[in-house]
Amino acid sequence: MIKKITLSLAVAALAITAKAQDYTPLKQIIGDDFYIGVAINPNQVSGNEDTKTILHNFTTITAENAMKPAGIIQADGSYNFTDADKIVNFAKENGLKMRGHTLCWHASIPRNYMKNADGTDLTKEELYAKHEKYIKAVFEHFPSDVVIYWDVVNEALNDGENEGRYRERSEWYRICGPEFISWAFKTARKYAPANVKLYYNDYNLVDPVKREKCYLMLKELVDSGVPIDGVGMQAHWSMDVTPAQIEESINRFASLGLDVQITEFDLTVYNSIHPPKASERQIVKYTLPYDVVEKAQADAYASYFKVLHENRDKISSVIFWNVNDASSWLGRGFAIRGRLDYPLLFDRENKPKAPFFSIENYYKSLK
Ligand code: 9MR
Repeated sequence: MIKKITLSLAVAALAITAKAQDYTPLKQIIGDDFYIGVAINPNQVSGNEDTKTILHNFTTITAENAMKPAGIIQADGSYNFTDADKIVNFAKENGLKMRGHTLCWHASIPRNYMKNADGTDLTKEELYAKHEKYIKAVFEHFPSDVVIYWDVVNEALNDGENEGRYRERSEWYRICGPEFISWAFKTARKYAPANVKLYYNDYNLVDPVKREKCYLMLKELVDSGVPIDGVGMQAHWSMDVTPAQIEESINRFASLGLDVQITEFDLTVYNSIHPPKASERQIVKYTLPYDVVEKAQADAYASYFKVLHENRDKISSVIFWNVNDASSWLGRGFAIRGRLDYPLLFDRENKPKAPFFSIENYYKSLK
């Protein structure tokens, strides 16, 4: 009797697994092209449907938030690795590699981290000393056989044609000037185990203006011997991004001898995730029904994977920014409050969507 119950439970468990993951894993579809990954949060490693989707499809993960300075450094200045460790342990147990995200980012610094008790700014030297202690602790804490890539500096560049190269309003820039970028890479290299590779990471790098700013910055770093291994193109794209634009950026960065990674891939079904004017916000405020944009999104994703596949010798990882349309920062109604988006390959029930199958069809067409 007990045997029978156990058996039927096992069959039921199998049935659930088969229902949820009854399709070819993405990692199998893309083969050895590059690591294929996903950004996750600690609530996605507990064995739920998201966990199953992660394990079925991906070979690498990024902590969406848990390994940012604001995710680790506490208000009193102490470090808390609890959330980060949940993700790193999950990766270790399941043989997944990780990208660390991120060591220096103006938008992820605990309030007052860069200030004295009286509200004045720390000096550059004080800030460097404080953050060197943090970078050292990070590299001592995380296992280098799991976390093999790190974003050292995130989003230090301005977007616009009429703006300077660097984001001057960042606290990092304000206190240290642009030299904080080379300081960060040198400091990371001082403590990172030799196998760990170091990246600059930013968005909009397929835009010709920002691509050129980034290229010039990277060239100066490389030419002056700063230890940088690669560049992360975040890839929060909309469907007006063309494959040619993507290819041009990959080639331009790779021409410096740098590795390229697609680090935060998602594809909004709206025109832009950051509509510049209030008037445009009104236009895009409603939520599109997915069937209206499904085909266009599927075609766009396939055309992007064609470019990535054709340039796979320059690319070591392609990573989606979370698992499905429910867990995505865009799907949660971030860009326009209350407006849903459908940016990823899996729907709100973790079922593969049309873009998933269009990528599969593209790879099948190569055989
Ligand atoms: O998706 C992340 C969101 O949950 C966080 O609230 C936000 C602030 O830490 O960061 C988001 O991720 C960003 C990433 O760290 C850097 N590039 C842009 C991403 C989307 O905003």
